[in-house]
Amino acid sequence: MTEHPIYQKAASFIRQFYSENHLSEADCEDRLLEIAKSIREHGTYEHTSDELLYGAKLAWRNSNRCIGRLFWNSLNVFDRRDAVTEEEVKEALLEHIEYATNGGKIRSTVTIFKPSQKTHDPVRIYNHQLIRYAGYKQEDGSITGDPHSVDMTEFCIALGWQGRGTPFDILPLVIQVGQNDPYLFDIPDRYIKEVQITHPDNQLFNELDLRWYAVPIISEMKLEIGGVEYPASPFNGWYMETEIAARNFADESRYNMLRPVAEAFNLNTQLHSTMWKDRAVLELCTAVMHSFKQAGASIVDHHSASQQFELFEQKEKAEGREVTGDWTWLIPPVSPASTHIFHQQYDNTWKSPNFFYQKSMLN
Ligand code: HEM
Ligand code: NRG
Repeated sequence: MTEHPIYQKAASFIRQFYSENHLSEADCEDRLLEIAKSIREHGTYEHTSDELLYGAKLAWRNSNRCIGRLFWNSLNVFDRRDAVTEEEVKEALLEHIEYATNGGKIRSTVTIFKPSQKTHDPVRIYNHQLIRYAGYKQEDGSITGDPHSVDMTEFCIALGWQGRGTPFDILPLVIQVGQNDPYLFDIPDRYIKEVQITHPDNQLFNELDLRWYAVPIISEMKLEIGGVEYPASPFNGWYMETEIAARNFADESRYNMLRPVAEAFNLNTQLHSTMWKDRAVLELCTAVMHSFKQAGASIVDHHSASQQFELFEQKEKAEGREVTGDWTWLIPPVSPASTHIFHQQYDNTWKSPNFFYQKSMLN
């Protein structure tokens, strides 16, 4: 038994859970015996709600690519392992969106559905994020909306969904319960907080009519805790402004807005040496920060986020724990060398619990 791969991972997690929470060692050994028995009889074991809560927090703390980890211990966890029908999963997802959005004062939240079974996953979510814009491929090859969503959009249309065809149509949610067909539904408007992106001092910029949703809820990753896998466990915090400004709006393979923004600011786009791209990115960052603040939606700028991450590193060190990290993801895409992260090295070992990529439901 002690060699069983699930048991190994379970024991390591359970020991960490008892030790970090200063629980009794005798109780820990009892719990391990109980888990060993369950694995012998059923091939797996069930987490208590306290284990699930702490496991999810550890998964965030161990997310090497996340700069937001200072707040790992204040994660809100919804244990929805009871949700089995499409209706129940739907209600749980809408509740997640409502609770996390909180009128703009975003609450870091994860909702955890049933774990993988030997033969199948009881619940899967097709969406990359619960709230995301559609991308429509046009006949001339151009794309209206978010090019990142083209496959998902085509999948939804094949299931009978009809989008309005604007650059910012919210995709429906698509879930699958057991071996059932995928189940698709629109998120009612009242659940979704969106922010019109305006610039504090450029009217031409405002005519670009940009907007973005307030809450990023990644829904395609698998949460792994103590050898148990939760393939549907959507999680969210709040945005760092560069994610929207310097990537979603700026990437050529996304909304590709640098040239129109530069033109709104009357920059010379004929010469690389005018730094029009760099200036346009900065104006986008300024506009995103300004607009989210004005709309009362939580957001962090990349300098504050780096400082918070530095505090996280110090706190972890004080607790005698090594911080692991993926430097290539932790550095912000704007002025990376102005943050401490750029000037440091990080050990990119992946600890468990953690969030992992898994095979997409789309192909
Ligand atoms: C990645 C910020 C909360 C888990 C990231 C990234 C940023 C970020 C900037 C890089 C994203 C990219 O480049 O695409 C934040 C901020 C948070 C927060 C500001 C505010 C509280 C959370 C929470 C969790 C989490 C609550 C999980 C419970 C992750 C994971 C990744 C990540 C797993 C990697 C995603 C991937 O590989 O695609 N975060 N995060 N973060 N974050 Fe956080
Ligand atoms: N870059 C993606 C979101 C990735 C996760 N970012 C967060 N996570 N802030 C985008 O939509 O731009 N979070 O849990 O807060």
